[in-house]
Amino acid sequence: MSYNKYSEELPNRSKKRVLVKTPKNTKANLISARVTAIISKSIYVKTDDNQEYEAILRGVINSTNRESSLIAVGDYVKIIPSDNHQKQSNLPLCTIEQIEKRTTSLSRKSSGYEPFEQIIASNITNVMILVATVNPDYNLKLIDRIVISAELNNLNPIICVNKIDLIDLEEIREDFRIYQDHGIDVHFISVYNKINLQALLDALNGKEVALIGQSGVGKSTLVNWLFASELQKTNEISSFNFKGKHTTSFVKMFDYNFDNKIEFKIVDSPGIKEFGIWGLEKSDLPFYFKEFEDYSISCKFQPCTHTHEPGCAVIQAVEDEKIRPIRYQSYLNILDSLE
Ligand SMILES: Nc1nc2c(ncn2[C@@H]2O[C@H](COP(=O)(O)OP(=O)(O)OP(=O)(O)O)[C@@H](O)[C@H]2O)c(=O)[nH]1
Ligand SMILES: [Mg+2]
Ligand SMILES: [Zn+2]
Repeated sequence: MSYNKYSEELPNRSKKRVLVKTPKNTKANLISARVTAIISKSIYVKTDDNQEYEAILRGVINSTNRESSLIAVGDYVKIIPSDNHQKQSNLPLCTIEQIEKRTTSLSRKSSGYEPFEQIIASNITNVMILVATVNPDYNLKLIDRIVISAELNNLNPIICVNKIDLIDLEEIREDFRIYQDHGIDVHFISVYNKINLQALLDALNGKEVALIGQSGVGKSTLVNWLFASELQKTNEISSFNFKGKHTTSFVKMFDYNFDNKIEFKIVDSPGIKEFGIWGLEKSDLPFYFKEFEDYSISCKFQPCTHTHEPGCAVIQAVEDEKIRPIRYQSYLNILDSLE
């Protein structure tokens, strides 16, 4: 099988396309489970009664996920347990016979010759974009891309700004105001100094959250703090370029439960370098820049791409500093990247 060709360590699309075929005589033995981790070539699933298995995909598998990653963390699957155990981990083995249709997914455009929808996590409710104040510096354009991708996929974005112990918060607040204006929760935290973590926990209660962000922002540090244990390896950032070292190389879902009072699922994922939006029509892009709306109704040409048209009220608003130039640049940058 070649389903494990990796691009930035996330599951790639199967080269061997999926035959939709229901396996014979086995339906009665099928057990429901959920994919909890994909680590290198191994897939891990957990059943409703918390039995873990290491899974292999059947050669012929029932799946509706034809245009995207064949299997992703968060997928609901049907498995058949086998009597064998994995030699090293001693986990029982199973085969995945069927992959259920995804209700939601956080995805991006794969980088590569033949782009496809690369699923980071599926069947979740929220996307938490973790950034750092510095080391590495946050990238507003990257945040915009992930926010749009979340909204496009009916997922609620949450922005979390970590490492506030390293700067004067008042100097950066303004950069995040636009997201708050658009109703997005923004948390300013320090995992190191335990600042604003309780409010974050409260906000996560009842949700299933994919954690995404550049390398070195503290995704795994946050996961380790949540579970008061070194579940995930972390690494100091490079003293040479202040970037992360891409420490986490796999996707894994964790269950958080504090006294049954706060309960959520969180998915740690590898640090991203870039984020291509999958499935967005060029003509829909302006609607994701909600602050454009007040002006775009006054554009001379309708519809207006707000790029070159004479009498464009959005361009005028940028010139008048009513729209932040960085947001407009972000718009142009994304527009340019869409087919
Ligand atoms: N100053 C400061 N450093 C932090 C904080 N949280 C995490 N770090 C440090 O940031 C570095 C990177 O943290 P990781 O948790 O490995 O980052 P990551 O996002 O998981 O990175 P990848 O796995 O490479 O994507 C580590 O040295 C952490 O100790 C914080 O609140 N303040
Ligand atoms: Mg990590
Ligand atoms: Zn316009």
